[in-house]
Amino acid sequence: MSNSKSKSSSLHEKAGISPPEITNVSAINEIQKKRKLQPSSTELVDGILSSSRTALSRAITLIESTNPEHLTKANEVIKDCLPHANNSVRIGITGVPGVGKSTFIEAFGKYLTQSGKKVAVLAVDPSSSLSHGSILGDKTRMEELVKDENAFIRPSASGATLGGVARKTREAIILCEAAGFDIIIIETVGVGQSETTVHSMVDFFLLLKISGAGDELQGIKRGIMEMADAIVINKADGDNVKKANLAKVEFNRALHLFPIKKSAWQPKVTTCSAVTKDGIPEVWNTISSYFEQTKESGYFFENRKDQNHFWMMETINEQLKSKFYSQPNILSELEKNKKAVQNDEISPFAAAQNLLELYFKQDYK
Ligand SMILES: Nc1nc2c(ncn2[C@@H]2O[C@H](COP(=O)(O)OP(=O)(O)O)[C@@H](O)[C@H]2O)c(=O)[nH]1
Ligand SMILES: [Mg+2]
Repeated sequence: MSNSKSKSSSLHEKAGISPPEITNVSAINEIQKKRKLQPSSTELVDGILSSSRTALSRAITLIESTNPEHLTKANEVIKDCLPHANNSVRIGITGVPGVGKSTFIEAFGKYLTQSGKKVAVLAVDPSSSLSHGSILGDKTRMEELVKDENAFIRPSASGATLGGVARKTREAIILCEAAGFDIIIIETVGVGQSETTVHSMVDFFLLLKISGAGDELQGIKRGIMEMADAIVINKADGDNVKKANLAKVEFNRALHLFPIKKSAWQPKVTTCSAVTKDGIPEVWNTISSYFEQTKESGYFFENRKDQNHFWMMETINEQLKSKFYSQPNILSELEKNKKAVQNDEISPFAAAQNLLELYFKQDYK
């Protein structure tokens, strides 16, 4: 009886009918193509270590993904790349929009690749999730560098928070270094806290300026001047050369008024033209002498250790915060408590305490 039952089961409906010889060939190709699009983490690591830019791009895409599976894979790749990272110098470049960052990076990057260096350009731009990655549009200004096989250009990762974008950039740096890029340029625009964030992930911080109407120092945030290891006055060409030289004197004077840096490095001011390329080699000379000096004093290595410590703490803080604010019950209680605080029914501290207690009572996986 059981036999007859199984025979009539729909599972055996097609028993005796042989499948067609040729299954859909295009479907098979499609599946194989998809498989090729998703290399294993070992394949990615092998690719990165053999300097494949495709593997590097794919791994960075994994880092930027919000899919937990991708993140696990990304973490494996990062872990295996880490022992091969660190052999580079990291340069942060900032300046207001229009100052010539993209044009400068193109000229500076070409100068470096022509002298046998491998250059990666990453961007930290918290506004780019709105503008779809400012560097993307900038790729037109980096026409030569984009085509250069010793260069790698990656637009800013989009993300809800600067912290999130920063973590992704830090991880992308590791992968670029493992892929053999010896100079990593991190570009940022003067938006919010992005300069401070970039400053905490680079060895050298360069502020790009243009000469203005005379009062050069007006409108510059003091904190940014203080972070700068060099100020480069761009667009020193044509009629601008004289003004740029005057600005140089003024910036130099101002920089000498700041307290001596922990690195003991005296920030330099130079002029350049990203268009004529005048002054570009001098920028590299300044940066090189900084590295010579700080490596000799040991500051270079100390600073990297401090940065690693900072980023560990930042990551913990960031993740705790995002976990807290992603709990639906916390969010609804938060709303209630906000109103209660506004109506003076509860003190802000008591409200915060309530929410934290509620959070810590929960059982997390
Ligand atoms: N004359 C001159 N123009 C420049 C120079 N560098 C950039 N520019 C121009 O300034 C404008 C803004 O440059 P861009 O690189 O996009 O600035 P970013 O917004 O800081 O990335 C463009 O029209 C560039 O051609 C330079 O050294 N000299
Ligand atoms: Mg730009």
